[in-house]
Amino acid sequence: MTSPEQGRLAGPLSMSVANLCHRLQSQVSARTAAGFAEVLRRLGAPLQVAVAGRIKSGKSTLVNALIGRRVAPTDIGECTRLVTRFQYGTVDRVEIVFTDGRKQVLPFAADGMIPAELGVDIEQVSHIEAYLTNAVLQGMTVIDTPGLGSLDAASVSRTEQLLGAAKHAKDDEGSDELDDTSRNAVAGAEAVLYVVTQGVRADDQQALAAFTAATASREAGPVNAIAVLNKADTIAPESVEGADGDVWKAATILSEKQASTLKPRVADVLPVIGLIAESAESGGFTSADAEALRQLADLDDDVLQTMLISADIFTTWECDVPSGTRLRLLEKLDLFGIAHAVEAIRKEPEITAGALRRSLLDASGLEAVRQRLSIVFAARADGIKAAAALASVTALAHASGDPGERQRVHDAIEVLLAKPEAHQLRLLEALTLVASGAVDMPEDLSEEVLRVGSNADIGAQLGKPGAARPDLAAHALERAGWWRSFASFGATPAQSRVAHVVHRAYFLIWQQVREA
Ligand SMILES: Nc1nc2c(ncn2[C@@H]2O[C@H](COP(=O)(O)OP(=O)(O)OP(=O)(O)O)[C@@H](O)[C@H]2O)c(=O)[nH]1
Ligand SMILES: [Mg+2]
Repeated sequence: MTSPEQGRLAGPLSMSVANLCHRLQSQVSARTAAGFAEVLRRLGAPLQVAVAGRIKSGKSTLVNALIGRRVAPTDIGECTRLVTRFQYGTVDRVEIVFTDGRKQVLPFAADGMIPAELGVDIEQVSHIEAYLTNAVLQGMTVIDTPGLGSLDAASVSRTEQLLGAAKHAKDDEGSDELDDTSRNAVAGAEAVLYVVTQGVRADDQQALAAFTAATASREAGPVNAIAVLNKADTIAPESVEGADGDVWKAATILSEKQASTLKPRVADVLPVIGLIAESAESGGFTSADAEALRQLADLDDDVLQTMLISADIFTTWECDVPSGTRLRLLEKLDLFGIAHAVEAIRKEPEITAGALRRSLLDASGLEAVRQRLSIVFAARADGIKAAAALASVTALAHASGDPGERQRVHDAIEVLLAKPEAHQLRLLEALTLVASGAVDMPEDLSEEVLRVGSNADIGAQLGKPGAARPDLAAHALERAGWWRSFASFGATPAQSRVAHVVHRAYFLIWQQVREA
């Protein structure tokens, strides 16, 4: 069966779920079928990655850095209270989508950004759709969200609605329910980039749990969530034991600590300096900035070190570089970025503005985030999208009042999951159950499930990176046997289901290394 969206499906798993939707469409009510059509549309679209976190944690700044263009308003304006979806388009276009479904084209501001003020009644706005020609967006749709934990209840509820977490109370008004049900069942983001800053507060984990519950009605876990420790430049290294006064080292230590707080909900926590990344990647850093930095590099070191003590001293100190210019540098790079650039210039006085920009980009940690995104998300887009789509299909069937229909959908899913090709989906499901704590496992077994389920490379899956094939094969076989007996003896029914899947995963790995 071919249909327009299948050309763009992420891979064989998405294909099998798409086929399931097509087959079922004629066997379900019109309402459920409409939901399936939406699931199909989403299966054909790039991975939907939501950037989430507390207010002012630097989400929009990071979105701009990732897209490579300063387009999301940061800091001020009503737009920071709205959800904005950045997706690929052949021409740049921004639309306001109203809660009643109306759309209105929004012109870009003079600086090429989405205007900070919309000039419409924000209470009636559902979200903003931005279509941009930037190539990054061909691989993923980036969703900028207003801060969770924000005091502004209205923006929180807008976010929740768009991401599918909202509980729709008005189910006695039959007419509206149709749309809400389908929308909710399929609306969730498929992956999360969670932005934290120094000192994740105790309730941040709750915010993450609440948010992740909203991702396409399925739990997020190491398969589809990573975190960044943003504003790494603002960490005081002397406050972190073992950092030896080094900011980046301090950020790395804190990231590891936060990883243990947030795990296993996220695959990893990476330090990043979103502000510097944004300036370096989106054309914000100019040759005029490089010139100003050169002038600063010429200053007497004592003077410069004094200026770099605080933003106030930096902008008000008597010096040849105009204070407006200094303020601009501060906005683009903050003190850490300025110090980094000056040091680079002093090391290599002939450095070009382009090379200086590159050096700032390297210092921002963005490259590692990009790589992790592509390993954790892009490489797994097929599995992530297929699992999210299956969860939506299940939710749609569940929401239909018809038990016969529910059974038909349920049976079709069982048939699909029983196929050997669908094993990866079962593994993702098992992993998510364990990671979210829905199935309780002893810690060492949990870790093993996470390792097998969330790595793409066989060496890493087996916890033996770089080991020789015979060694890998023997280990896989041993663990396959162990999990099979764990499934039969000494496991709860829920553990047993997970154990069967893990057994099968090891068995398939064994076949693969043995044959190659
Ligand atoms: N020093 C420093 N400042 C940053 C960094 N990232 C963002 N900022 C600043 O933090 C402020 C908030 O950034 P935004 O990107 O608007 O944060 P946000 O999370 O989108 O904020 P809301 O949408 O209002 O929740 C801005 O002034 C940014 O310039 C960083 O890595 N270092
Ligand atoms: Mg924002």
